[in-house]
Amino acid sequence: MRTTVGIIGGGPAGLLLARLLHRTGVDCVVMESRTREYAEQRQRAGMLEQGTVDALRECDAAGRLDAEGLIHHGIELRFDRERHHIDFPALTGGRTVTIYAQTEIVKDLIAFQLADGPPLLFEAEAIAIEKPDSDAPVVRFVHEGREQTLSCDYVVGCDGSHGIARDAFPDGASHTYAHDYPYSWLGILADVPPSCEELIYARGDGGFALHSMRSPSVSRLYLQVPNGTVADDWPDERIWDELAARFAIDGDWRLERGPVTSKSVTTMRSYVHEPMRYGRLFLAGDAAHIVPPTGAKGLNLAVSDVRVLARGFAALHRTGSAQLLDRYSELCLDRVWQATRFSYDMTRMLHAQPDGDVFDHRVQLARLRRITASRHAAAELAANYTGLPLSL
Ligand code: RFL
Ligand code: PHB
Repeated sequence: MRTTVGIIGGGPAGLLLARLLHRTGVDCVVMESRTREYAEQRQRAGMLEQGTVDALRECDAAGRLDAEGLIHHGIELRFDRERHHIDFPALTGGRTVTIYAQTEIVKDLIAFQLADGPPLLFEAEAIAIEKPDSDAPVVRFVHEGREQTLSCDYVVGCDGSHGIARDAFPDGASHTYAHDYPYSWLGILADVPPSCEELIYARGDGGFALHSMRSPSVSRLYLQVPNGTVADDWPDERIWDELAARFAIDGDWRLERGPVTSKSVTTMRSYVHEPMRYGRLFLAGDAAHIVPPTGAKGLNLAVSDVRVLARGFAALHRTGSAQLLDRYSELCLDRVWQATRFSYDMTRMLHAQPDGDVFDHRVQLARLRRITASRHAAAELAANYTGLPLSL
């Protein structure tokens, strides 16, 4: 097989890149190691920046998102048993965010691609990328029980945090910067209408909790738990009790409970791989960088990477100029580090340190109070949360 752009990974980054390339007449092949069912069910992100929504609209993949997505005008911060609204449009000159699950984006993009898009192979696992620094890189992969090759002009590794694309960078050609956090998130999906209109980020006495949602009838909630926690060690009642305690305020508010339909633990990590390109191999999304979910930036960063890449390939196709592609890593990394900083700050501000450091807790409360007392501090949070502009 041969193609112009070989895409490894059929998560949001790979699927959206394929869609954007298809629209500009650049041919590509996407290989995804999992089954379609698995890729469509994997529970992850929910909060989309405006730029992410725009990218999906740009390639006509936003029909269901526009019909079913929930537009949010802010978030709520809870601490010291009080609630504080952060008003995004007022603080950012009109910006909002949209709640629409990553699972639904993936379903929409898979359906489009199978209907009229370039080839998308499921259960096709890339095992190596050969000659990434040549004009003709090759992806070796296993599909339908046998090893095959895909010859490409370019390869894009959209294969997530455990992929193989990063390994094709030779020793010394890249550097990774990583930070592990001393806590994890226990996430649940529950068949119960959300107990809030906007997302609640809470610093309770027992630690962090987040109330998000998937639809008017499905809630998504997260609890800070110690590293090493096993989800099944937390019976549903214990989860609801702990969530209720962390969200508790002085005043009228109740956390509605309902049947828990999924439960899982996620570790928290920051990771940046620099540069994001080696020869004709590009990395995009979680393959190149991971952020803790507190800032809701992972999916949004993946989308901005592939927007830059798609523009670069379109320019190359139209004019023969590789100028934009050559600036890919530099253009993305600036935004990546800003999101890394923001996610790190949000995480550190809202989670309890496992050693119970009281000084640290006081500093966290002072940061939170500053945000709720100063328009300037709140505007800084709102600008980062709703998404910094993508400069191209
Ligand atoms: P993905 O989604 O991991 O997709 C990579 C795909 O590559 C496949 N793959 C391979 N295919 C072929 N050959 C190989 N050798 C392969 N190796 C791997 C995998 O099967 C997979 O299908 O990466 P991508 O596309 O870069 O997308 C990134 C996002 O998934 C991720 O950043 C977000 O989910 C992060 N995230 C959030 N991001 C947001 O912007 N807003 C949020 O609200 C948000 N909430 C979250 C999150 C992530 C979470 N977890 C579970 C880490 C909440 C949570 C709990
Ligand atoms: C989610 O809805 O899954 C979600 C929302 C905001 C975050 C993290 C996760 O910061």
